[in-house]
Amino acid sequence: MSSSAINTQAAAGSASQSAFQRASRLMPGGVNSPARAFGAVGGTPLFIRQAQGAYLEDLDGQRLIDYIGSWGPMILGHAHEEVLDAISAAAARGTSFGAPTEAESQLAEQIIEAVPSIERVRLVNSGTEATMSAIRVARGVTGRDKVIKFAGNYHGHVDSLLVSAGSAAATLGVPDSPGVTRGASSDTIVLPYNDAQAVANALDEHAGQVAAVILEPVAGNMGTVPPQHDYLQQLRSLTERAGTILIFDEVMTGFRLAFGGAQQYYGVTPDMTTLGKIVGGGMPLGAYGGKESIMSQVLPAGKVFQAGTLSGNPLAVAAGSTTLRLLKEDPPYEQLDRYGEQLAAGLSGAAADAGLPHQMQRVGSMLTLFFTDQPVVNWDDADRCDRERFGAYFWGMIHQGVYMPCSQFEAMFFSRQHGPRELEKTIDAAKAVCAALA
Ligand code: KE4
Repeated sequence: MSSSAINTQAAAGSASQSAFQRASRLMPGGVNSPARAFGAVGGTPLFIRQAQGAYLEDLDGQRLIDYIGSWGPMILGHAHEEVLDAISAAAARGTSFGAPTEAESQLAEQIIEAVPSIERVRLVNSGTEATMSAIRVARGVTGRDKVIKFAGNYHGHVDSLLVSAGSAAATLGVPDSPGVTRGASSDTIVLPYNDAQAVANALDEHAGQVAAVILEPVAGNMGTVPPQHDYLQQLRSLTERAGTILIFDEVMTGFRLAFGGAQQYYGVTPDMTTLGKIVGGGMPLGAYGGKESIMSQVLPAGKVFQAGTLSGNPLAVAAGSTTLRLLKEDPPYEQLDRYGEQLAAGLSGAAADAGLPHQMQRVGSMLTLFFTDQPVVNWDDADRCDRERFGAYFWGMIHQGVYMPCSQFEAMFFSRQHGPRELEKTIDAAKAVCAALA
């Protein structure tokens, strides 16, 4: 196909366009989460009619190979039969009781078995609730106020963590959101990712005041940025020495990089872990947990308050529990790593053949093609990427039937349903689009 034939215009189909016009009269920006708004790539977001396996179908009937997977949860592929059956069976018994159920204990057991550093766990409704609660517990347990986070790391829309956040906050260029008061963020210390010395200095400068260090053990919210060398090990020993709680935000990496998450993949054990996305199997569910000595301080066992009407909801628990069972029975991680390696080589090769400056960064089935000529180890590096080129690449791939994350500052994900056919189509599309961008 000649490069002039490749369409890189930010132009969704007419059905999505009219659906977006209607939505925009009803909801801010026409979406219920800014990451979906295509703000970074321009044009109208595609409205999805249905999804199956590795594919989405939009309102205009276009089938697309999905590399967002609901921003991570759909590791088994969309509309997995056993997950759907489990949700239906739970729904037939009632959707919510506001009372304990054995299914919650079943999921709690599965999480504790998968992630040994979690001795006690609390189920909540989102990743944001998980990180917000974990921070409160860390402060309650240590009696300290300050929290260290990292530029480009996103932990959900928690007031105190919406400072130099990643994901949509970075994409939309509002890292410090209006409405986050100085009081809410004054105890938040923001440091560059992958710089252990900066953490050592901050812990010295604020000795005895830092309740927690929270990070994405593999950053995904500024694009995929792995920890360098022994960064995680260094954070582990620095926080141990300072009496500071180390929180791994594994909302994205949990059950994605390994069944035991990034902490299994890298062999570093945090004090607390937050989970979301895959743990809910595509339904609203998050979790936070850690050492019994910490979690026993959570109400009603302890005094740190945290609550939720729909926490441990039967339908979400059914989806999460079935997803974890299937991941344990038949772990997809070797297959995902093989596919990821081939995908990364193909996407990177397409950019190289077209002479486009790029960096390909991947851990397992999380990967990002950065349009920059330097490795990306922190937010400042990510911020130098060519956003405009990314936008044209994104739309070029859409018109080729491939749905990439709609921002340079997001990770690609794929499922165990992505196979050779999807790989070939994706790489062929990338070759055509990159050639058109050159
Ligand atoms: P939720 O509240 O969106 O379930 O989780 C917040 C969160 C916490 N921690 C990490 C590491 C995360 O990646 C997220 C959410 N990730 C974004 C995408 N990068 C969710 C997409 C969206 O906001 O719509």
